[in-house]
Amino acid sequence: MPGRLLAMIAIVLASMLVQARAATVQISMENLEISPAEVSAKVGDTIEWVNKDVFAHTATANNGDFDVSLPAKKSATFVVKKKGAVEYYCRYHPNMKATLKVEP
Ligand SMILES: [Cu+2]
Repeated sequence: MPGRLLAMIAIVLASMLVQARAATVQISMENLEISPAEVSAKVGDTIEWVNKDVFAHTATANNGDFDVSLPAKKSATFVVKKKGAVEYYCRYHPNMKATLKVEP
């Protein structure tokens, strides 16, 4: 049944494309909250934090993996390089906490 074979090939190709294309994961910081507070990403993905507040924030990893500065009304990116769960917070507002879960 050639139709079925074609469909299978299409599915395999599509899944390869999805794996090859790195995604951008957007996280917003608004009213002193990081949203979503827990995000999953893959190695190679870009994390983009968008600061919607009128004051500066940071995305600072507890384990030192990243320390991204976010001036008021600005965004910044970080490319994920290793797997694992990383908790991070804002240095200016330590109540702002979130987790980034990275799969291989
Ligand atoms: Cu902050």
